[in-house]
Amino acid sequence: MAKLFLGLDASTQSLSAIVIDYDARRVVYDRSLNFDKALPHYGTQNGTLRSTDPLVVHSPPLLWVEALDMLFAQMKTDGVPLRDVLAISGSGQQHGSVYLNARASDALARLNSPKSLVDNLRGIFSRSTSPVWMDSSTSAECSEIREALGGIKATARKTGSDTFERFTGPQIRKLYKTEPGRYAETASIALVSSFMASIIAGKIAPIDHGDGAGMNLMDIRKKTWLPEALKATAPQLRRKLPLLAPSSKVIGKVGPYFVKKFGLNPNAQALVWSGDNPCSVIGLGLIEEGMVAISLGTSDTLFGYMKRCRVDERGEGHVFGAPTGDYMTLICFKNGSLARERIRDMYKRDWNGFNAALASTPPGNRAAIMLPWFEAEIVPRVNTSGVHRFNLDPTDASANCRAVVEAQMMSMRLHSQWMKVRPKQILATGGASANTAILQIIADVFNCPVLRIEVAKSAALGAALRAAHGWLFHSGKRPKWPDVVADFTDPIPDNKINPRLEAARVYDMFLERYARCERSTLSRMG
Ligand code: XUL
Repeated sequence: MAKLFLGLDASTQSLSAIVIDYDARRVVYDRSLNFDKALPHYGTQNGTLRSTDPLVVHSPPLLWVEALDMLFAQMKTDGVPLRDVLAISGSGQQHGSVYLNARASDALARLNSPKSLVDNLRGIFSRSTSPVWMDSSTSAECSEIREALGGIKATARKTGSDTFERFTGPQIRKLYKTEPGRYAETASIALVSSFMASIIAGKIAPIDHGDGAGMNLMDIRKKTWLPEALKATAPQLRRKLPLLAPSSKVIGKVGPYFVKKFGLNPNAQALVWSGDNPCSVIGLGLIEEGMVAISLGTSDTLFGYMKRCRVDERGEGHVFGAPTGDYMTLICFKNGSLARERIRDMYKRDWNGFNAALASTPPGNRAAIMLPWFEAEIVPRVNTSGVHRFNLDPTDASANCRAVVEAQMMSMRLHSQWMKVRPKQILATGGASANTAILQIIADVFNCPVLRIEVAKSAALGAALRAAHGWLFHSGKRPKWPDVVADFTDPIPDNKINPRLEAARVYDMFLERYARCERSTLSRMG
């Protein structure tokens, strides 16, 4: 019998399933359900409900419930041998929170298969919508919690990150302040990940150390709830939070609902779920220090595995638990493709023209520097947008094209130094990773090879691999992560871009100059 493992991913816009055949070392099923298209009656746009306040972004949790039923039904129709699935785990968009009333526990335990999941669970919410990671309406609560914890440095040291609007603690505090009645009615608070795991297991699931770190409520070193953070957030919070657990924790067997309705094996294990970024760390095979990924999307993100916990005392980057039991880091740069496209359009180029400009200009750009903050930036923290040029002629199109990419990569190198991890190789993903000229600049700036990979489903794959690891572990084996991820996460060898020695030297010298420009601009801006 094949050893099959199922990984689900409840992301912002879709619910995906990946099934792996562990011994055959391959993905045997891969399917996604887009929320807006499959479930239009929830009225979401890109999976979220917009309010009149642009800072408020919520999603209806019943949408995720209905999507889960629908995706299992689809798997059954598609002939997935669900009886052979040995364990299930999952990944959820980070930070989003689900508010459950006192009826939730019983309703989860008594899921009844003739009824749909929605009909079973309609009455369990103390709040019908869930704030998600795109919500940025909690600045006041961020300041209050940060102050109570002793400022940016202390907050980062204690919880792994400074307070951020999207993090769950500030969101809980906002509910407590603005709707105390609803807060009081809330018996249990779940993350998207632990909520979905609760449905599969038929009981309130623990929050894992990966997703727990995205709340500003967990002691990042002890991996326990941090009493002073709970106190700073809302009263009686401890009793509303579930247990914290390692990502390898088995919650129990999959609930009878899924056995009866979809033919799952009654002995299949339900594992704790984690956040999408911790799952992607596994799905990309980032399981050794020095293995880093850069995702070049609307925003650029740098993330990777970290053996020992080090935090960014400036409060710009995040530390989460990694599913391996160690740590991971994540740094988000807002002006990613957005800034590259603005420069491309400003100088009336297409991508070929933009790349020709990169080819016609030297590394280091003859000491011309740009700070491309078209939008208020997250890293470094910049509240006022603006593009700043140093020794850079605004009419020199080619130099401006090079300057925007060099600035982004220099900034990534500079603002990831706190990790004290020298990348051995960088995996490049996301739309702009198709651009070899940009990847060459990353290779030269970081002085390490860059490998392009195709990772549309890294979080779901990571969840399936976590299910496999957890199942092997609980069957008394001692699975090693490199063996678990081997073959599934091997990058395509032809896609390697090596650093050029001369260019790497130029960037080593250039870094301090770039840092000075950034420092002087930030201090001028106050
Ligand atoms: C990470 C973050 C997003 C979400 C959505 O801090 O906010 O990456 O996890 O995918």
